[in-house]
Amino acid sequence: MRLLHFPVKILFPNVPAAPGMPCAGEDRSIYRRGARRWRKLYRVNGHIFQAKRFNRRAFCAFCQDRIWGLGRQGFKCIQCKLLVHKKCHKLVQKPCSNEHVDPIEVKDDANGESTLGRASSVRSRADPEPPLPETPPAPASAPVRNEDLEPGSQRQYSLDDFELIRVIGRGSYAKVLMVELKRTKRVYAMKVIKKALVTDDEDIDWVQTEKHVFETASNHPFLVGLHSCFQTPSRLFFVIEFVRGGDLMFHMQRQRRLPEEHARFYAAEISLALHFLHERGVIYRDLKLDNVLLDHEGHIKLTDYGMCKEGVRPGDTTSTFCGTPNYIAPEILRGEEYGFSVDWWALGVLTYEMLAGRSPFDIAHAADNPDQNTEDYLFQVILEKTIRIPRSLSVKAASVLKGFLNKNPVERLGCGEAGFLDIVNHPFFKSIEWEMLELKQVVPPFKPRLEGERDLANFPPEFTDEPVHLTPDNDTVIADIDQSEFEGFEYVNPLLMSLEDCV
Ligand code: ISQ
Repeated sequence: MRLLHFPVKILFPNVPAAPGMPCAGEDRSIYRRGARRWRKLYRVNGHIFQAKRFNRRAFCAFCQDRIWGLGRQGFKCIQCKLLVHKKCHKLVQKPCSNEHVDPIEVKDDANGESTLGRASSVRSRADPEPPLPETPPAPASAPVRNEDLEPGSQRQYSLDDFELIRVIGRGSYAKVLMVELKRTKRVYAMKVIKKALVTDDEDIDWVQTEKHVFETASNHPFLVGLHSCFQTPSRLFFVIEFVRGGDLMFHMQRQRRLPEEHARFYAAEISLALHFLHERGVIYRDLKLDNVLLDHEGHIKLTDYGMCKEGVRPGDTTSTFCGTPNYIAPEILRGEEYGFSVDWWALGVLTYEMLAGRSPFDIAHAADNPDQNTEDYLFQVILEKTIRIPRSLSVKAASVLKGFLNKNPVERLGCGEAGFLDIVNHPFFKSIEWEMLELKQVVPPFKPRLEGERDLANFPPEFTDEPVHLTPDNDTVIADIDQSEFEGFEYVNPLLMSLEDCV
């Protein structure tokens, strides 16, 4: 899983003919940027308000009443930190005291709402904290120690239980390591997140969502499962099932395009994983080649649940602008309310990439024209361009792509009355035996080459060559972390624990 935007030189170790030109072998059609969740911002009197969840007592600076209730109960100015009720924010007369601090790009939109990227909001947290009408932070929570556990309850893990073996992925928020649980010698993936990067309320929601969905996912063969979670004063750790075959991005970069039979198999297994999540009220929202892992036999497993939306019932909708640009569905770009439809759109983009070896929104010669090399231009193409299906594809493949890539979510394959059944019954999937597939009884079309349990040949060397260490904790950084935000993060999966006891 690549979580961030990689410098091209890392993926294509050649020298381009001129700066900005593609390197030999570089394929710019596969858009490789990290997922992002944009936030709505509301500008009033110089303030830039953002909806917030307050887990401590907070009072509205306008009406002086307490801000309370579930969900995002109030607004906080990202510059001067003023807290107000949602209902009061338009009435605030006092101008923002901190208007000059504006490292964030904020685009106004027609109704006074704005959007900005996840990275920008991280920068805003470096602002000095003015006094807030909040109660002081709770004392730092000490992670639960094994000796303090009730008799019969699960043991907790700590960093000392693991040997760090190699880096296998990294991004702005997280680094993923291959680790060994010393007691059993079993290998796991460990996702390490710096708390200092997730102290914003919305980011904490993201960590909690990821953990929740992990717990749900542990029950499905095509979703990576969680072993345990623990923390140190500076970091959060997710110990995850290790999936050895690398991701589809890695394999696509080596194969260019896949035979229809292979693409059908992956698309069908991914469909089952998405359907499982949808049935449990979860929109995945971040389907892309780098989030589809292959296990040692060649079955898929989806990973990275940080973008998921939980608690969605059939017919429910949401509106957060998020995802990875190349995979974002038109209804999200149009600012409409959306539901599970966005995952079927993303599956259409991914299936197109597998079959055609390029993105459906690949803009020929865009690299030569700076105006066409922007995110806005990509979004315009997604919204307006008629998707061209390569003539080399079969009629059934063309039909399934057109079905998933219908810009109208109401008419999109998988989004009608019959829902998932329309996918199951689509002629492209005629040869799929769905029950057998879900039981992993269908032999995958491709088996990743692996020499042993710990072979990392299917992971990009730009990660595996990195030294595997965690930088020592910095006391001043830790002092700024509100540890109460991470209370209760510890988790041990009882299912995997009992498996370990069998060792
Ligand atoms: C499990 N196995 C291999 C790679 C991974 C990357 C991210 C999350 C889990 C993983």
